[in-house]
Parts: sequence; C-alpha cells; structure tokens
Amino acid sequence: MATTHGHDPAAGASLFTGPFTDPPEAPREFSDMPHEGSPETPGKVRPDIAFERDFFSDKLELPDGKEVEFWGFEDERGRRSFPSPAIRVREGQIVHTTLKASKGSHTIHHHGIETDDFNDGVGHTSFEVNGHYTYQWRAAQAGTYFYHCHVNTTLHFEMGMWGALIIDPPDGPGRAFRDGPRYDVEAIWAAGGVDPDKHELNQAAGLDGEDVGLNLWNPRYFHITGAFHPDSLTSPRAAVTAAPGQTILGRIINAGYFPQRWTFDGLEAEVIASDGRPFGSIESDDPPFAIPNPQSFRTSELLVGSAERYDCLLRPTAPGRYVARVEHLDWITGDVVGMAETTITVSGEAQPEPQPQPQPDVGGGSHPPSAPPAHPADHGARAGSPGAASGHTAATHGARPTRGPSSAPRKRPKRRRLRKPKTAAAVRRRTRKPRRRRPRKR
Ligand SMILES: [Cu+2]
Repeated sequence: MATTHGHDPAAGASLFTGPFTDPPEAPREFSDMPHEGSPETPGKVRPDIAFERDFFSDKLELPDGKEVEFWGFEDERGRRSFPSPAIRVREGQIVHTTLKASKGSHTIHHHGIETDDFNDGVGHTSFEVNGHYTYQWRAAQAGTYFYHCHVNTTLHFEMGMWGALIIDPPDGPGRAFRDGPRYDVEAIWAAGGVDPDKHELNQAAGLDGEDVGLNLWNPRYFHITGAFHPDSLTSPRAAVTAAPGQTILGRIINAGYFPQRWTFDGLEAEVIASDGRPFGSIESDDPPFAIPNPQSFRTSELLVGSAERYDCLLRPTAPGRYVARVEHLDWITGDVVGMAETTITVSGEAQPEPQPQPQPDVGGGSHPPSAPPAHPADHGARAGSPGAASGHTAATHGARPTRGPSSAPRKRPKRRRLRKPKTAAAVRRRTRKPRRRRPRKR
C-alpha cells in the first residue's frame, strides 16, 4: 500500500486541531519486518575508545570432527574467533562500536548496557544494519556483560554472533568494580552449547512465519568460552592458574538457552555481582527509592539463568587441581543435558584460609586488599584476547586436589543454596498444598 502524503481526501479528517495543513499520514500496513539501513549516528561525539565488528562466516570444528557453519564478528585487527573477540572498556568511557554487516542484516546489542533506542541494537524496535552503523554508548558501570546480534536472535546468537563485554573500573583491571574487591587472576567463563541442526539454516529462517524449530534448543556440544569439552579442561580460553591465597575473579556468562549449574570442585565462591551490578550497594539514598541490592553470598553451587552474568571470587588456599564444571539443565525438566569442565590449577605453598569479613552497607567492597594484583594480561586497550581468554598459561593435567591442612581453624561460612528450577510436577505438588490460614492482624 502506498503511503499518502499530501492532500488526499481519502486519508480522512485530521485528528489534530493545530496549525497542520496536511492530513496525517495514512497508517502503514502492519508489518513485523524491521527497518533496515545504515544511518548516521545521532549526536555523534569523539569516542574515548572505538571498536569495529564485521560480520563473517566460517566453519567451526566440533569435538567429534563434525564441521558446522558459524558466523561471528571479526574485530578491527582481523581476528576471527568463537565466541567473537571481547570488547573491553573502562567505566566512564564513551564507546563506539562500528558494525559492518556486509552480508544480510545484523545489529550489535550491548546486553545490559543502558543506551537510547537508536543505539540499543534491538532491530525490531529501531533498525537493522544492512551496511554499517556506529553504535555510541557510555560504559556507565563496571562489570560483566556481553554483546550479540539481535536479528533473528535465537538463530544469529546460536550461530556465534556474540562475545564478552567487560567494563573495568576507571583505573583498569584488578578490581571487579569501583572500590570493589581486588583480584589476582581473571577467568572469563562464557558457557554455552551448539545445536548443530540450527547451523543448517539460512539467516532469515523462520522470519516468514514458518516454524523452523527456533523455539527448541537441542545442544549436543558444550563449551566454555569457545573451548569445547574436554579441550576446555586445559584450553587457555577457560583454564586458569593461581597461587594459593590468590583471588580468582570468575566472570560467568550464561551464553546458552538453558539454566546452568556451576560448581567448583568443593571450592566456595563468593558471589559479588550480577548482571553488571555489584551486590551490597544501595542504588539511591533517597528514602522512598532506597532499595538495597542483595548482599554478596557464598555458595558452592550457583544457578545462572540464560543471558545472566555473575561475578564470583574463588580463593583456593591449598595447592591442587580443581575442576570448575558447568551443567546445562533442561529448562522444563531440570535434567542435565550436557556439561563442560575447566581447570583451576593452584600451585605453591598452602596459605591460611581467609576469614569471612563483615559486610559494609554500601559499595560491596567487602575484602581486605590482598597482595597487589599481578594484573591479568593487558586487557586495557582495544579488544581483549580472542575468545576473551584470561591470558594465563594452560593448566596441566595432574593429581586431584590435595587440600592441605589450613593453619587457621576452619569455620564453615554460611552457605546459600540456590533453588533448583521448578519442574512442572513440583509446581503442581506445591499448588495442591493447603494453605495455612494467617491470623488476622488487629
Ligand atoms: Cu546477525
């Protein structure tokens, strides 16, 4: 249907009583097809840091030798990886991410970053990029995020169009967030799976309304930051090494479609932030709106929802080889559908167990500063290493952890277990229970 613009009596009377001479534009025919284009960035300013991400397609080899088509973002240095190269910036910076779509339409959604609609990269609420576009955004809060294409998202994400996005505090890596706890070693653990059937589809599959199964996820290969199990056990993309007493910051990203259960071979994790927001901080001190965040907590088992991120600290005190494991749980039945593991190798002399510190009210920085951090490999400037690896040497196979005696008496810290996802049967059981009547308040 052609749009009418001008004096067309068929367009009907104007609803406006103001000084308009033209009747309103006739309604467009309903379409769920998004706009495409290569517009100029509104209000473009000089950035503090800039990245380029170009669409590419390639073959990805799976652990059994099967090859599937995969797509990703090539960075400004021509690096191609699965997942796509990390974007790493500092809090406060104005960032430009220039997307070159080159084939088909794509976007970049910086997941968890608060931008205006135009720079949000959600194609169906703004536009899809069929040429190039520079996303302009501010890194407002240090933490763990990720970026991905938001066109036919379940497919383009599955195909590999995503990467880690890390915002460091203003003075760079070494602390999880401004005034937050220090860390010595960093692990970026972005875990997901590959459903090979999806990799046979074309970019627009399902967009015409045909059911091509995009609502189902049947992953058969599982990876941590692109290293498939069992390579993930030793791959430097996932495995880390530390000395006893050092603090490891695990940046966990659920890059799959199912809930994940993370365990650390008996090590307790102190969970300090979620979705780029530190625990224990108060968002506003204006009384009606003072909603304190949850406090950080310790756990040996962490459940992570799809696209959620958690930052957690691990402080192994005894030398050994610890296995971090991620299990993918079917989101209906809760059954484990697959898993991947990596290794935390701790070598050196055993250190006394640190005692839990009291929580401050504000800021979430609950830790005595440990030894000055040996900063993880230079993550500062442009993009991080391919696949957002930590830059540490690959862990070596060895004996199971030998947890040496700790010199301090061990007080078991309070453990909070996250609830398992509810199964349909559990929901039914729960709803059948008779409710206890509450005494009426006078
Ligand atoms: Cu895409």
